[in-house]
Amino acid sequence: MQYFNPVEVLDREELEALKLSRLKTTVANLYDNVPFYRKKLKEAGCEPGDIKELSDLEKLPFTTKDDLRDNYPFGLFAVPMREIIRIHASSGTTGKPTVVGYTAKDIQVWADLVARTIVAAMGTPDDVVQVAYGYGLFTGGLGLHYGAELLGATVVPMSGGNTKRQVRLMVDFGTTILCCTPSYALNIAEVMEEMQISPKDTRLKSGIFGAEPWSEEMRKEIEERLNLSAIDIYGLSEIIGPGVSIECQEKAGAHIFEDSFIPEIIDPTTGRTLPPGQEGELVLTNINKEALSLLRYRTRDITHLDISPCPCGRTHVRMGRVTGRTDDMLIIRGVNVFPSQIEMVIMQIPGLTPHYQIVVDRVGSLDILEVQVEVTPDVFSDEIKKLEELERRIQDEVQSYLGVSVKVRLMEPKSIQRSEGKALRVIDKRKI
Ligand code: DLL
Repeated sequence: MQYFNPVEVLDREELEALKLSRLKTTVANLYDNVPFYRKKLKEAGCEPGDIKELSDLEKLPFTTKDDLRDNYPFGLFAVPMREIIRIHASSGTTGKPTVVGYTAKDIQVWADLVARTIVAAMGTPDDVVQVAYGYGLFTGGLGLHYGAELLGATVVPMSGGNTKRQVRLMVDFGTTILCCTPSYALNIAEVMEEMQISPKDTRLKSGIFGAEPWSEEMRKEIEERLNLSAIDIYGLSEIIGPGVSIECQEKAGAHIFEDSFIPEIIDPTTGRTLPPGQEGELVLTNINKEALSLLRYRTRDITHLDISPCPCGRTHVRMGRVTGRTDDMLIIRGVNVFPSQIEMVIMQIPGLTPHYQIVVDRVGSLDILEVQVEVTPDVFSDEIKKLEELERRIQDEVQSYLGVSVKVRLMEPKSIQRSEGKALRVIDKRKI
C-alpha cells in the first residue's frame, strides 16, 4: 500500500494520544487568542484545563457558519494579520461570504494533506495532474495545486472551464490524474466524445472528484466514459479546503485525516453525539491549524462514520458518502427529499443521462416537485408513446422510492446547462 505520510498508518492508540494533545493545545490557544471563543467557552462553563480526555470534546460548544459570518471577515483568526499569508472565501451567494485564513505553516499542513489524497488516488511524482477545479478564492484549485507540487508531480493548473482546451491539453500533455467536480468530469467526457477523442487516446488513470455530492451510479458512469478510477475527495473551506478526507483504493468510505481533524456525528435536531455507523450531521474540530481553528464545526453534511479497520492499512476512521446537506433537504408536502436520492433513481433507468435539475415550486399552498432530465439521443427520437411510458416509469420509481409524487419533464439532449464547477441541481422557485 502506498501512502504519503506515515501518520496515515499510525497505531490507533498513538493516534488517539496525538489527537488529545493537539486538542488541548488548540483549545488553550483559542481561549487565549480569540475573544469569541474565550466568551463561548466561558459560557459553556469550560476552561482549557477541563480537556483531559478525548471524550471531553462533547463539553465544547458548537461553531456554526453564522459564527463565521458574525465575525466577518477576520474576527476568528488566532494570529495577527502579518502572519496570514493566504485568504480564501466562499462565494457567499446567501449573505456574507465566509472568509478563512492560513499561516505559512497552515499552507504546508494543507499541502501535506492534499498530497496524501493524491497518493491515495495512486498518484506518484511521475504523474501529470490536471487541476480543473476553480482557482481563486475557492479552495479547490490552489488546494490541489499545492498538494500535487509537494508530491512532486507535474501540475497543469487549468482551473475550470474552457473545456475543449482542457481535452486538447489533456491529450498533448499526457495528463494521468484529473481533478475536478464530478459534474465537470461528465462535461469533459461529453466534450471529448464530441471531439471524437476516445479516453484510450489519453493517459488518464485516476480522477480526484469532489466538492459536491455524487452517487455510486455517477461514479460508474464517469469511470466508463473517461476510462479511469474515480476517487471521492471531501473537504470544506471553513475547515481547510479539499483534503479533509479521501477514499482509498477500497472505495468504501473516505479516510478522515484524524491527526488534523476530529470527526463526530450528531443528531442535527438535538445536537447529541451519535454512535459510529449511525447517519447524522458531520461535526469537525480542527486540531492542527494556526490561523483559524474551529471547535465542533457543524458542517451540515449528512454522513456516517465507519470505525472498522480498512484493508488498505490506513488507520484513520472513514466517512460514508455525503448523502445530502441538512440545508439541501427539500421538504415536499411533508416528505424529506434529498437531490441525491433523485439522482440515484434517475441513474438506474436506461435511456436517461446524468444531466438533471430539480425544480421546486408552489402552486397555491401545494409544493410541486419537477424533475427535468435529459434523455439519450436514441430515446429522444422515439415515438411519443414511448417517451410517455418513460415519464411514467420515472414517476412510479421516484414515488415508490421517496414516497412523493413528482412531475417529470424529459429534456432534449444537451439542453440542461453543463457545469464547470459545482453543479446547480435544485432551483427552488418558492423562495423567489
Ligand atoms: O468544496 C472544498 C473542496 C474542493 C472539496 C475540491 C473537494 C474538492 P466549499 O466550497 O467550502 O469547499 O464547499 C464545501 O461542499 O460542506 C459539502 O457540502 C460539499 N462537498 C465537498 N466535497 C464533497 C464530496 C469545497 N466529496 C461543501 N461529496 C461541503 C459531497 C461534498 N459533498
